[in-house]
Amino acid sequence: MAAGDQKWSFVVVANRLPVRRVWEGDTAQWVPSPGGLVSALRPVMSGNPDAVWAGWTGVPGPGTEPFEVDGFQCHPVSVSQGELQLFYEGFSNATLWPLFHDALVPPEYHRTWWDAYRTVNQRYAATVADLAAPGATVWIHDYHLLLVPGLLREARPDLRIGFFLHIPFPARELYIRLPWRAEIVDGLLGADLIGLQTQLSADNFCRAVNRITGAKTTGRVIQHNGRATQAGAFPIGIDTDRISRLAADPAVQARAAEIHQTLGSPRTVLLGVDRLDYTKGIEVRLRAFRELLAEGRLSVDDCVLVQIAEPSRSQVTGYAEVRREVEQMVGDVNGNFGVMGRPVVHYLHQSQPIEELVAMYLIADIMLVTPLRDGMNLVAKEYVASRPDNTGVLVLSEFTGAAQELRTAELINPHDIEGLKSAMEAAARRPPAEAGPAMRTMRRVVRSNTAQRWAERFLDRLEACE
Ligand code: GDG
Repeated sequence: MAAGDQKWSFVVVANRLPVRRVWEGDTAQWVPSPGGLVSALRPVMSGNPDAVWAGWTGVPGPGTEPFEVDGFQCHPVSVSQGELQLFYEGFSNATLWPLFHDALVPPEYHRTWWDAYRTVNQRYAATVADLAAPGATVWIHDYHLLLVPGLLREARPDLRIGFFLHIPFPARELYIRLPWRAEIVDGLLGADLIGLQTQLSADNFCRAVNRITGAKTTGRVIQHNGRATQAGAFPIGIDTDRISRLAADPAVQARAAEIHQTLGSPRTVLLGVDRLDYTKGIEVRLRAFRELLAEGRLSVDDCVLVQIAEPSRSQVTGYAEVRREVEQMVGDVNGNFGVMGRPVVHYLHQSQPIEELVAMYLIADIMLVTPLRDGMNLVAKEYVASRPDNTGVLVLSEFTGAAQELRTAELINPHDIEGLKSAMEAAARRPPAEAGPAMRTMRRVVRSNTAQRWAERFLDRLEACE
């Protein structure tokens, strides 16, 4: 049988393949992506002769031949340069992303974007329909592919289809603004099981379905077009072992000590680690920090804030603005409060290796996770997994999925700047030992719900679907 004709009993489909292209001089090679999804699926996929991952390589243009990296069988789906703009930057990231994050920037509705979204979703669905063995299990991921479950169900009624949404599902009142709300709900209801990050998202989804289709919902089982679809909360975890191992690695610990010294050995290090995205509330925490310095409630003599802002979606509406705003605020704080040779905010608009991030988690006395809305937020969990001595305070927005699990974090409302300031000030004054009980509880939660457990729970439930 030719490689291209092979059929697979487990197919994962996501916008991107679990690999990225790395150049060394003139030669490029594929290496596994570091994300949580890849770690979560490694146990079920790596070295499994019956499992394949379909997705885009990240390079626009015609797809390449199927290939294998790190035991993952990869089947590329092509996305052209034009589609990248309309389907990815447009409908996925300038319509769905803002709408699903409480319309923090106004979502744009363009029929040309929608047409491209449908075309690309049809291509993904056709690819999977071709790859899947009779009765295979297919797991589709995220907001780029909302139509794939329905398209696939039409082509291959024999398949068991699961879908997981990594971002929040918005309140029904917001969702129904979408001109293509019915098509998208129909697309999703092609799945047997729809996983969301939180109970709230699952409720929002069921309410939207009910309003749009009139479908009967009992518990979280939706009856529509003669089929049943289950919806449920499956909060994603991290690769806890990997992060804990890095936190215990002497080289990472040495690097942590070195960074701490470079920062001037401050008594309190505050840290933010995010993709540079308007949902993450980076400017909120900078404003709070600035006001605390101005009011003399924190001092530049013993406090430093480090903000890692990984470059992200620079071509999409809203991202250049948030970058400008964040950088202007960093300049403002340093200009007003910094000392020659000793800035008070250290800002890096660069992607960092995970070892470097864990080194920073190790020296962070206060971790600032202040999104205005976030599906889960893995950074909060990574920080907790990096604190084996149970020290450190996690200041965590109520509007993250993580806040549903990490109940002993310092929960804050990012819209309430005074509340955030009080939490930051209290955290800075708290003796390290006092953080112990709260951190211990959070560590138990993070250890018990790893990325691998999350995948098992979802797939077990999917297998149990009638
Ligand atoms: C989406 C949802 C949901 C960050 N900077 C660097 C870097 N990171 C890594 C972190 C973490 C990951 O990226 C970010 O994950 P988040 O969960 O915080 O956020 P999103 O990217 O928005 O993820 C989110 C998630 O999907 C999973 O379902 O939790 O709600 O929005 O792992 O460590 N990694 C490296 N360099 C960086 O500079 N290597």
